[in-house]
Amino acid sequence: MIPTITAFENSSDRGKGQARDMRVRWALEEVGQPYDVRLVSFSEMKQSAHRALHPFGQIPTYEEGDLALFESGAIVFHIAERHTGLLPDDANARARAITWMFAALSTVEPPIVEFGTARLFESDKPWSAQRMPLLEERVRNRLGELSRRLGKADWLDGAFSAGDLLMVTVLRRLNASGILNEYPNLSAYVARGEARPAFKCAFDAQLAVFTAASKGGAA
Ligand code: GTB
Repeated sequence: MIPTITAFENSSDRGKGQARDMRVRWALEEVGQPYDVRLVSFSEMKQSAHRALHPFGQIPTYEEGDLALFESGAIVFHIAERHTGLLPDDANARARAITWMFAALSTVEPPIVEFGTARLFESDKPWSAQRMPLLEERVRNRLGELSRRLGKADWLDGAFSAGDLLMVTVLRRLNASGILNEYPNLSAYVARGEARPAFKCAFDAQLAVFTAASKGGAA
């Protein structure tokens, strides 16, 4: 059965793969699972039909037969559990890869999102100049720790896994800030992720949505 995911009809990142449907698209491409995309507007996301799928009125969602999921991490985990290629067979290696999925989303992503939000939407606030260095320091602390753990390895724990997929998408959120350049092994790690054919397919597919929207048509 072909799953259907939801994505922004018009993403403010102008097709740079920053919205969280990107990680779901990438996971589906990695395992070779075709998928359909239903594009939603901001107002549609807040209506009851979409909220029945996503209680918080967000994207992405995932529908497959009578299964409906939300939360990009849960969706990527579901895809990784149902297909080969994103989680190792060995039980301990699999548990460690899942640990990296959680680390990406619950330890590394929060300070990065907080920093990005403050940078993009709160720079005009009177407290911004005082708060930004603090948020930047929290991001640098996490990046330093992650950089030390990754060391010279290609991926976080052996072969590429769903843990790397999520971590790369989380680190990409720093693209516009330039901070990642201070950690050459992390920059190279993200570049390795972006060089994967599945990433490129997913990226091109979401970019096509922006291109079509900016020409006034549908993708
Ligand atoms: N924890 C949830 C998950 O991982 O699925 C978070 C989902 C989420 O934040 N979705 C966002 C959304 O629907 C889109 S990805 N927001 C609309 C709303 O809350 O009303 C966040 C995002 C949006 C846009 C950019 N960008 O343009 O650069 C980057 C990231």
